Amino acid sequence: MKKVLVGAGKINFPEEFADGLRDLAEVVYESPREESYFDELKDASAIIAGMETVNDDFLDKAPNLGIVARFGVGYDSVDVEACTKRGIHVTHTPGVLSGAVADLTWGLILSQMRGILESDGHVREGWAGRTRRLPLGYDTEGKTLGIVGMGRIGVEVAKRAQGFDVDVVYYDVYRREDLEESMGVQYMGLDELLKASDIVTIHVLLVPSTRHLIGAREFELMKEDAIIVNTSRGPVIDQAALVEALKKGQIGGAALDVFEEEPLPAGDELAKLGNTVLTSHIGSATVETRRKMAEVDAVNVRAFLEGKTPPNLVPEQRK
Ligand code: 8YV
Repeated sequence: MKKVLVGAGKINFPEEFADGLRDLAEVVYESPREESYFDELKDASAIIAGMETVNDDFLDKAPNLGIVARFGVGYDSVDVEACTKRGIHVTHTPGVLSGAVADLTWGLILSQMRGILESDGHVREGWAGRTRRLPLGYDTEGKTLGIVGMGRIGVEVAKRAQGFDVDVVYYDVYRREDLEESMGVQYMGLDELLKASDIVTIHVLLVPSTRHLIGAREFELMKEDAIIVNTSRGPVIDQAALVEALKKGQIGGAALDVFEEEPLPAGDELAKLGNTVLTSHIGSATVETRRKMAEVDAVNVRAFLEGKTPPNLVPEQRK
């Protein structure tokens, strides 16, 4: 019998989804952080992969593998070329998590602009009478929201923006004239967007051309009180340059769900700064969305086990 190895955990891929595959395969849960994961990997035909790195080294330990089903939309942790060379399918979960990531993006924007975390801390610390004043926050009304990357998630962020009185501008390698018409969003080059925006939010894939897309030069272009929000991938922002920009007051603040190194190392400079809001890569982490992601992975793995083409192959493997 074939084996499906779930590295993404039971919270993400609950037993009922494993049960749904058990007529075709044995399903084993193991954390990729454990040595025993690699014992199981030796004869696994399919893996459901969290953020673990799947490269040639990994694949050498997986001689029977036929599919890597990523538990997520981003697949920068998977060397697709190496998989393709070995005849291994790579699938992901596009679409189902866009709303959850867009919700978190707006949560981060509002937390940063209204000082929600500081105020929460203030209340919990005894509210300190009425003498201790917190700095005032900022309205969204009249601000310019710059969306970098107008793919599925960027569009959901723009949709939610319609409920706020903001002007939406966007940059993408693909111009979306359809959306300019239907949603009233305006296209700009990246530099122009950085100069014009009060809120810059990042929604691009991590590929070689987007690594450190936002660095020292880009922070210099931004407004002094602008904030930057990132719910995509940490390395899209040069984090050292961001820390510098925040320290120098070159920009107003940062709200980040993703980091160059995850987990963010204890004592990292970012965590010492007051003008940051930091969350632990929770963009897709809702009950409903994680179920939908599990369902997509189960469908892809099932198709593979039945000898069919999995429906959600990554673009590089689509014919
Ligand atoms: C993670 C994500 O995949 O969809 C993505 O690309 O970053 C997340 O959904 C998830 O947290 C763990 O696999």
